[in-house]
Amino acid sequence: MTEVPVLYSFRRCPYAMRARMALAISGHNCRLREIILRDKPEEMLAASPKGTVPVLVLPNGHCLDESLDIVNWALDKNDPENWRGRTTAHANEIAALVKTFDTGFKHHLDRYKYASRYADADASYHRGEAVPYLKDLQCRLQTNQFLFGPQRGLADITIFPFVRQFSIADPNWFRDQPWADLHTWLDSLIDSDLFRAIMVKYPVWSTGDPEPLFAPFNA
Ligand SMILES: N[C@@H](CCC(=O)N[C@@H](CS)C(=O)NCC(=O)O)C(=O)O
Repeated sequence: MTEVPVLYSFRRCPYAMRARMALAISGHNCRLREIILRDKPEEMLAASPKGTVPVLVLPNGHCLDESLDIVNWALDKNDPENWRGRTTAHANEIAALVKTFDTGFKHHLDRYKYASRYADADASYHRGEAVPYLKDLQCRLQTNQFLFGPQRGLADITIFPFVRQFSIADPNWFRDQPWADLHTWLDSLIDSDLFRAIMVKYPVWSTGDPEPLFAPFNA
């Protein structure tokens, strides 16, 4: 059997979700090692001492430990829906929007959803600070079904797992906001075959355990 990369992943991590979606759509098989954050495998820490998921270890030993690097690696192999190509004209705008969500929005998301983990964090303050980011998406989605056009692309795939997490913190509040297009966008991405396929549960891996083949659309 051909050697394939190993992906360390945590099912509920939004960064790992984007990596799994890109790997799945690219059709590039890997072996999946599901981890839990409070007990990371030594093998993962040896490959990437910073200790975040996702981590992709290639057969040549090279290690990618930033989600966007894994996304780009997968799409370099195969980008069948043209997630990047269609939007070349917007490449800088997309990168800037993704960065805004990975930094500013994520900061407030964590303090809204997990306020008890942060000293003095006021959940409703942080929810309010996150609102402008979501209004920006709602505004973009009034003219297009997806963030940069009529079909899903890199920005949608990399950002929606964080919006999903935000919506789950208080679903009733989220649904009460006048963001109909954002709701439709989020629902369509959550209901997609792609997302369903990458959210299948795998047992937590430890040394010596079988490593399931992660090949959602190649089985
Ligand atoms: N910049 C990194 C961030 C990844 C990240 O922070 N992942 C979280 C899980 S969602 C993590 O592994 N945190 C380490 C921990 O909680 O111990 C990336 O894009 O891959």
